[in-house]
Amino acid sequence: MIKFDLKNIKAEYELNGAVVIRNAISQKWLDDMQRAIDYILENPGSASIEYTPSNKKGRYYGDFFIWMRNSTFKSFAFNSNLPEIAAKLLNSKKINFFYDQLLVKEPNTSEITPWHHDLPYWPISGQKIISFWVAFDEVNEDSGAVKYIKGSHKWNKFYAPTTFGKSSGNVDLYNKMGLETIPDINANLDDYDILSWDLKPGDAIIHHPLTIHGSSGNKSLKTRRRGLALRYIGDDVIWDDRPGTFINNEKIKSILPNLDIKGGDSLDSEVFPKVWESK
Ligand SMILES: O=C(O)CCC(=O)C(=O)O
Repeated sequence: MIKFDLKNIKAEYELNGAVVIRNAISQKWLDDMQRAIDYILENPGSASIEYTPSNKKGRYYGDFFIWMRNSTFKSFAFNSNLPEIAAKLLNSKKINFFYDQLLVKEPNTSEITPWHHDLPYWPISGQKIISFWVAFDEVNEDSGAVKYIKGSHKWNKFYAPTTFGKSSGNVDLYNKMGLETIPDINANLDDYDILSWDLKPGDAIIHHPLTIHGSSGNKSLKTRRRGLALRYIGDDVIWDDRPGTFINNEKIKSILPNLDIKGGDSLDSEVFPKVWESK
């Protein structure tokens, strides 16, 4: 049972493309997941990325599909209240888990997360797609709070993916596909309405797959910034096998079993399992 009044949250989400849910998860999940995240940081997976070069201070760590190798991540993604919240916000009869993405910026990390929106990176299409960004530390402007461009999910744009670290080598492909480059938002910040929230551990931000977002480095010298993005999909989402999505990335391919999904198929499978269904 969900204890929040999701009506206002849903209205704000639909209008702005991002909204905060305070105390989204219980203290028990918070404790278990903080420990599990620290375990992952000490035992990086084979698809993980160290965005901070080894000769620089700090650490920006990214990792994907952790639920497949860690039972706490799996249980959190499947059995916490997040799937049901996703179902209610998306008006969906069922919810599948798409994947988890860990995004940790340790103190004194200068690497930014560039402005981007998510859908162009993903081999899916549909309307019922939502991401949670759950905070496992106090997060503020200084420690790299994620910023969202208010209303950008309604711009009717599909910008070419930009890589967080080194270039993916896909620029020519995106040009060929006719994907537009995202504008230089930092050069014209006054033109945009930026949403950002200071968070307590256990708060979560939800954002739409087309909302543009990004973050600075973690300038704090002592506050960590452990965030976990969890992506859920609803009953209208189908596989879209266009080229240049993250599923074609060799590292990601290497951690997934063979995907027997064709363009237009539902994602129901062991890789994208159903985690919630209406009774
Ligand atoms: O944690 C960040 O800096 C970026 C988060 C992000 O890109 C996402 O949640 O999709």
